[in-house]
Amino acid sequence: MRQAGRYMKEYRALRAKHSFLTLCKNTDLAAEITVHAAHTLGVDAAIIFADILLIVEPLGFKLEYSKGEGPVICGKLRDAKDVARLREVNPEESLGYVLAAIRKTRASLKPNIPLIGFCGAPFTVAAYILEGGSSRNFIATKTFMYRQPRAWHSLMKKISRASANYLAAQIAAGAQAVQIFDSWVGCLSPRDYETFVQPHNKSLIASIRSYERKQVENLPNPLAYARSYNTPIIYFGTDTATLLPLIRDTGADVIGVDWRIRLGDAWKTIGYDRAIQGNLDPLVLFADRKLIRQRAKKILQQAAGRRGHIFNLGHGILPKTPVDNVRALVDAVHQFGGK
Ligand code: 1CP
Repeated sequence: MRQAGRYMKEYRALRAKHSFLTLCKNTDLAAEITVHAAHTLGVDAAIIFADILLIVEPLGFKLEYSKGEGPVICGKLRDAKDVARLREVNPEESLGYVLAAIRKTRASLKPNIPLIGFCGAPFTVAAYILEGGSSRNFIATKTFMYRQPRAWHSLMKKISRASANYLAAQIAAGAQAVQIFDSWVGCLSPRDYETFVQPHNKSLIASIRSYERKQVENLPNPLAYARSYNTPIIYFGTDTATLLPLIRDTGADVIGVDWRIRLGDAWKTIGYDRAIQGNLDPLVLFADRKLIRQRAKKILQQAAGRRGHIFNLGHGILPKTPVDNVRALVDAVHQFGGK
């Protein structure tokens, strides 16, 4: 998550010459950034350089990343009529540049480093659109959800369908796992999650599975079955301690958690038949090496050697994070995690 980010000097040098959207849309540069970050850090998997908000353009909105303010999304979305006007997303046509970057990255990454594709979850994408960007208390989103529940559900259905097609296309292009980022879902009560969000995450995940099943039916070689049927689906949200039982029921294979809950407690709640990803506070990377190593060790102890723990940060890496500390963390995880 946010591997290449703004904290690496090679990335900042490219950013000095090109806008963020230009980098995302340039196949060679996006692939180069992805590969460089993964190889420099020594991590065990790479995440494609792209953004969860790219999908709002083909849905019919204008997207900009303004200096200092983060993303800005323009376009009208006030009622059911506006929802009905949203465009169907054909990922090959409108997000083909991400798919091309996945193909190119897969070809240049070390073969033992899996490549992760991703999208935003319907709730988080809807929230960005309705708020027009980042938000503190999600007034526009919750007002729409509570006052126009039918329009809300059709909006979520549209985003969920577009995202399922997009992730299926990423898998076809070479993504070996996919991650659904529900970054802002922690602002919801369990009741609201269950009513307004969970059904759409379930259908997003189920659609990816059914896409894979169809692919398998068309395969001449049954040996390809395992690879194409079981692409792991990771669902990540922040501040989700009270939502975990509901998140488990979305059907995700791996559940990402932030640092506000002990990894051991989260796993117990999720159930050991699911994998877990997490959960170091990214701010620990601003501490000294000794503390970084201690905290990494504590998380691995919580995982207690069970299969199915993916060590990760509990949220995105921040600008100004010292790259050497990230490398030290990777080394510590490999050392204590027995790799
Ligand atoms: O860093 C990488 O190369 C990985 C690719 C990646 C990923 C997985 C980027 C590049 N963004 C994301 C996911 C993403 N984008 C999330 C989900 C993870 C999370 O919660 O952090 C979210 C919420 C976004 C939205 C986004 N994109 C923001 C807003 C965050 C907020 O507070 O609302 C911003 C500022 C971006 C821009 C962005 N995306 C990625 C990068 C490297 C950047 C910085 C762009 C720059 O160079 O200025």
